[in-house]
Amino acid sequence: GTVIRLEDYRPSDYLIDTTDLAFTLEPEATTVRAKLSVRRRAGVAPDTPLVLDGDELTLAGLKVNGETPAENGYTASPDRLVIGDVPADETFTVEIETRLNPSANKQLMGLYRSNGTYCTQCEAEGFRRITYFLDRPDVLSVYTVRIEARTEDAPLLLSNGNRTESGRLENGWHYAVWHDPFPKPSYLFALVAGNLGVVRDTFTTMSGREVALEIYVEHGKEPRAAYAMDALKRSMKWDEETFGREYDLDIFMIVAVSDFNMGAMENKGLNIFNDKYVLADERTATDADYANIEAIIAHEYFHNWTGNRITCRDWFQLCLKEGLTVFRDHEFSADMRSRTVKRIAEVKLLKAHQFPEDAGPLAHPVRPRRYSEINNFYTATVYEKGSEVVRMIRTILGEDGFRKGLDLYFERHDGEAATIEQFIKAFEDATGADLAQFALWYDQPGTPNLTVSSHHDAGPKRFTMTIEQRLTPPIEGAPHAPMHIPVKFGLVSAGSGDMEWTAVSGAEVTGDVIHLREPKHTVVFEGINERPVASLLRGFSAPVTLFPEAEDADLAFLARNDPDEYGRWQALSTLVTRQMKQAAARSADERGEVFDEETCAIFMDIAADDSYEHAYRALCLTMPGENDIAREIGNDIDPDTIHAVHRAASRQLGRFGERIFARLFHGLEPAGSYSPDAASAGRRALRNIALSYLCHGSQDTALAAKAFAQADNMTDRAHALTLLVHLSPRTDETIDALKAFQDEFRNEPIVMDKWFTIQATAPGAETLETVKALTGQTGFSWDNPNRVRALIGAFSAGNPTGFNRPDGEGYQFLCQAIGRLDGANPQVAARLMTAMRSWKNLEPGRREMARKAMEGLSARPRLSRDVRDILDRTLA
Ligand code: HT7
Ligand code: ZN
Repeated sequence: GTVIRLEDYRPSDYLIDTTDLAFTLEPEATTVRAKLSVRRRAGVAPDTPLVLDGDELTLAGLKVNGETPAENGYTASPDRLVIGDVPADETFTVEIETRLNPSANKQLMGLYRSNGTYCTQCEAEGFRRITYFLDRPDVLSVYTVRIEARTEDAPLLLSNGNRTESGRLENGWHYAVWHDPFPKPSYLFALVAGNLGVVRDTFTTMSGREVALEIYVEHGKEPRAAYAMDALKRSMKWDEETFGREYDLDIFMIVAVSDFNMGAMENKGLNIFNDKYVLADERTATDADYANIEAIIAHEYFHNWTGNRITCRDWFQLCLKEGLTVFRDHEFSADMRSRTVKRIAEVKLLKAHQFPEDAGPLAHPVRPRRYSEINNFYTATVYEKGSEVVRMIRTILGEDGFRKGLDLYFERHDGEAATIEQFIKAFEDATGADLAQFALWYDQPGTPNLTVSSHHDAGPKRFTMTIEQRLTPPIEGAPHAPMHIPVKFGLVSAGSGDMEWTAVSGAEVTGDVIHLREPKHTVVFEGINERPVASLLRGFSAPVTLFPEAEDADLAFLARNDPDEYGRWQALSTLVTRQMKQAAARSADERGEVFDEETCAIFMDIAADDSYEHAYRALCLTMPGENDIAREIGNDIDPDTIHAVHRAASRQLGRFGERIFARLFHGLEPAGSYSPDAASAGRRALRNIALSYLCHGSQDTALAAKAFAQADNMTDRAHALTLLVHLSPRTDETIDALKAFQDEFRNEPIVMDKWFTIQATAPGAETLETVKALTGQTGFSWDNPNRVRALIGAFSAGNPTGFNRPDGEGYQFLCQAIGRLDGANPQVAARLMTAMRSWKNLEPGRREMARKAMEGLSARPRLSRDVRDILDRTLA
């Protein structure tokens, strides 16, 4: 396949100043008429052909400056329209007619139908499936869109911007015209037409303009959009208060659809959402669902400035909009909820998804330099690590410097398609800082390792810390250059509290940040009377792996005494992970207890300490997952051993803390009616984790069965059902609970997704048979991405023992599923394939099985570019 390279970027020869589209919507034969006003860029030779992108298109008509061109004046194929015979004038018009079949579009890119609603998905390269165009983000155009449809089928006709006209036509048809005054790239175009219910509200902006807010959902589901609306209004206010960003159109619309490849899409003024990130009430959504809805509503809304007003010059700059917007949504959630709790959750997610990506065959820089399929680069590295890089800029420049830089970026590049270099330059120019070395974070893949050793000299009252950074392995033979790594820290004294020092040398230290710039620093602190314990990487100030010399005793000390709350969690988490890893290295016979007494005692002291927030205690009590332990072990992974250790650890803690867990479980019974706010969610989280330990400790799920029956909200219900299915899969109680859940929710697909996922993640080799059977269950559909992810995605990425069955049948099943899906929806198929990204870390038997399954898939004659790309890189 063709590889696209960053260094080959050059501006287009032509620009498209305005784009007038007219859609005549028919389920199987939609007509699109596009009228483009084209302008040749200054300096481009007048006979330069105009080359427009297409994808599976049929040309039904073409005019240039109002005239049909001669047959040899152009060539049209499904993926390209080349107009060789272009007018000599600098500007001219091109009129293109294409025919589409939205009902047959199962890729869910371009114009398609979801449950009878017409909708579009154009990022990254979906617009070229609608009409021939310069489908690249640096071609900004002003759109006017006319939509015609049968009134009965589609009473609702939406596109970007403001509605300027609407009315009736003959034969039961009607039309609407939308005009978006903001020039935009084609990937932000959207159209929705159908019959949907609506929730309306308004927002008054900081300058006093009233904006109409509309959320469209299936009829009857309007009440379930209330939380999304509330989150939207809070997002709009927050962006004004935090970053001075005001909304710019008179209307902001969100449409929820049930067939969607990703989470949501930030189309200008008309966001389209996967319905699972809009719809929520206590009966159907968990606290985690609410938190996701809040974050994704905010994320898409924030794109209006970071993505839409300032967009990307090319797709290599994807992190320019995504990393920055993730950072903004993280900050929003931190302000809406508890900052430490939010940060811990982010770090857990980063380590679970981005670290393995960066450590395996799919590693790539935050700003990749080449791709063969751009859809495969909507990754944890671009999004999550991209956000961490922005966070580090803030850590380095401080709040004020960061805000100044961002203001300058908005001021300079509003209305433009920008690059990472321009982003960095805005921060440099606003603050005078030199970020040249820092910018390596965008270009060098891999997670840097920091190795730390230290000693204290009582005589001269000196504390010395040696910190080395290493990036392994170097890519393409080129040695890695050392990075600028900001390490937030404190030197914690035995008497508690952070110590002061009189002088420091060996590295630049500003406030509580050590700036690492060399491969090795020997940092010397003067005036340190007693041996401190260094608390490093507070708030996870850089996305690195820390190898602390810290003994268990020092970690235990920090877990109890670090003045920094995040630091306490981090110390406990490191300690616990280390002891689980050590237990996995011992043979089953001599394994004994997983945790030492002191570690158990720390757990319980946190569990019992009412001065902490509930949510924080719940996070501290949550053990690292099986995949987390696997990542720490690194290679020769045997998922069964890790599972056994995990179970033993849960049992040990459950027994050790039985009294406290019982007190928590009974003491935190729901008081009053359900509320999704962070404090109430934290309370439920702590109570539910106590329930888990009680079940594990007693090896009895009777309490879970009772909790399932009594639950008055989905958070408690889904948690109890998970315990039943995962701990006692074959009991009558479990079977009855599954049945009750199915009976209640069989007509609510996004709720049934939980039912599929809970079963797909039940540990053990037998689950594969369950998953296979569930693919035949009514309610499952290979065409719907949410269903596929809930069942197959959850099984392959969230069931280490089931998926990694020693006989390799799990891998065979996944590869067959991918083969089957690939014909219809390559994007979803390719995403599923990433479950294999850590296969090289497995023990040799499973590794061989995994390779065989992938090679079998690879031998298929017709694989999409999407799957081929992931497969080739994974196997390489
Ligand atoms: N910017 C959006 C990305 C997206 C997308 C990309 C490829 C194919 C389908 C897609 N749907 C949405 C989502 C976001 O980051 O906000
Ligand atoms: Zn985004």
